[in-house]
Order: sequence, then C-alpha cells, then structure tokens
Amino acid sequence: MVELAASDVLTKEVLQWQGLHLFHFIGSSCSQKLRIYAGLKNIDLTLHHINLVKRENQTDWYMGINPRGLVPTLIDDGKVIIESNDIITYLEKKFPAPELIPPDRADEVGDLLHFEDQLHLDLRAITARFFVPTGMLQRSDEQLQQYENAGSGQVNGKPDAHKAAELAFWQEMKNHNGIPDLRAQAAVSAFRDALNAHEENLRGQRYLLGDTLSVLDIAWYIYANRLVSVGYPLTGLHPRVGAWFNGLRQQKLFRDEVKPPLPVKVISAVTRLAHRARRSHIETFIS
Ligand SMILES: N[C@@H](CCC(=O)N[C@@H](CS)C(=O)NCC(=O)O)C(=O)O
Repeated sequence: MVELAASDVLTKEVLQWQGLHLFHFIGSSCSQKLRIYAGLKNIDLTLHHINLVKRENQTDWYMGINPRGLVPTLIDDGKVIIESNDIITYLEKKFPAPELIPPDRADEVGDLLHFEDQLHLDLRAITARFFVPTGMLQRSDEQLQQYENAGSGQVNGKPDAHKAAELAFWQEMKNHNGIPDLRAQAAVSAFRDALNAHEENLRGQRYLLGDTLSVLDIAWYIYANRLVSVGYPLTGLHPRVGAWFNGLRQQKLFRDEVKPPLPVKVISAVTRLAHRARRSHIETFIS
C-alpha cells in the first residue's frame, strides 16, 4: 500500500484537507478505473482535475502531493494514497458494499491487480505509439530534468525506485523519437498473452473472477477499451473477452466513462489512419 509519510509530501496543505478528494485526469486509464469503481460504490469524492496534456501533473505543487507526478491520488482526511489499485483496496475497506473484492479472495485479487499494474507501461507504450501523435507526448531534456528534480522523490518514507522507471520510459521515447517497434511489439504481445488467459477464464464464468463483477472486470474493461480504441481486434482474437467487454459496455456507467471527448476522437482517428496508411497499425504488430 503506497500511503505517503508526511515527509514524502511537500505540498503540506493537503495534509489538512478534510474528506475524500481525488486528483484525476479525464482521459487517464487509471482515473477511469477509479471513477467507475467509485460510481459503482456511490462514493462521494471531491474531484480535482489535473490536466496531463497541460502537464499540470509536473508542477511543483502536484509533484509535492504525488512524488511520481502521476494520477490518480486520493486524499482522505489528510492521508495521501497513490497508485490506483492501492486506492481501490483502501476504499474497499472503507466502503465494503457492494463487494467488489471478495474478502476471502483478497490476496488473489491483490496478485491479479499487481499483474494488471505491471502492464501499465505497456499500455502507455501502446497509447503513445498508436493513439496520439508522438509530438504530443514527447518530453524535452528540460522537462525530464524538471520532473527528476521535483517532489520529494520518496514514498512510504523511502527513496522511490519507481521514478527511475518513469524517467527511463520517457527517455527511451525521446531517444527513439517515439515508441520503437520492438517496444511496441513486446507491449502488444504482453496484452495478447494476458487476454488469452482471460479468454480461458471466461470459458466457464461470466466475469473474470467468477460469476460476480469485481475490480478486475473494471480494470480490464479499461485496458480492453484502450486496446479497442487503437484498433486491436479484441473480438476477433478473443471472442469471449469481446463478448464480456461488450456486455459491460451496455452499462451506462461503464459506457459513459470511456466516451472520448470530440477532439480526442478526432486526433486518435487521424493517428489511426496515418498508421494504417504507413502499414504500421497495431494489427501489424500481432504475431
Ligand atoms: N501505477 C500507477 C500508474 C499511474 C499512471 O501512470 N498514471 C498516468 C495516467 S493513466 C499518468 O499520470 N501519467 C502522467 C504522464 O503521462 O505524465 C497507478 O495505477 O496509479
């Protein structure tokens, strides 16, 4: 659980905040996951929008709250919790109903959420390669330097190793002027393998963990949605997963959450067409 120590938090004012506050971004996959979760639970959160396109996540103020400069972040009566899955696990204890993590399978769900989180940089690589134009995401040396220096660099009262992984991701992208083919290939394969496993799971059950909805369905719905948005042939390759995804999409909360605003729709459609014209669309990376 990544609950920050007071010394990790440089923006001290949030330590005095009362109630539940969520820092999020409209188009961020982890924020979408959390908003669906909170919606299903009817949890009343004060939302604070952090615009990633305007790099509001890299201001000293926000890096002083989340030393990784990532969304989401939860503040609960001055407690600062980062990492979407940790936030969900925390909220599940505070708001047990309706149950979205069966208590008798909490460890198993923890492992499966950890696995899901491990794929997050793969999702980002796929997004950066196939969903948005490279220039929109590229970081300059100056921005990387600023990111490196901002915030306490600590979580749980200790130096944070994860920041180096973030820096490595953006540095690699900068060095290659985008996501290199091999990186894209590895990311697509990682998702294909995981979805093949879900295809097997769904052979005899309605949802990923059994016959009732759980946080895993929410988390993987968001991943599946992003993959579908970039042209991954979900139903063609994994028909049961495709049917599960379309079933969840029938629910208003799930459907509305992933509806992209018009400018994003246009930009991603143009990016997709450009990749197709160059024959470098996602399907060419499926081995
Ligand atoms: N493992 C983290 C990942 C958080 C993350 O990478 N968030 C993305 C949005 S989905 C972000 O804030 N990116 C910042 C950026 O792109 O600069 C979690 O689950 O909360």
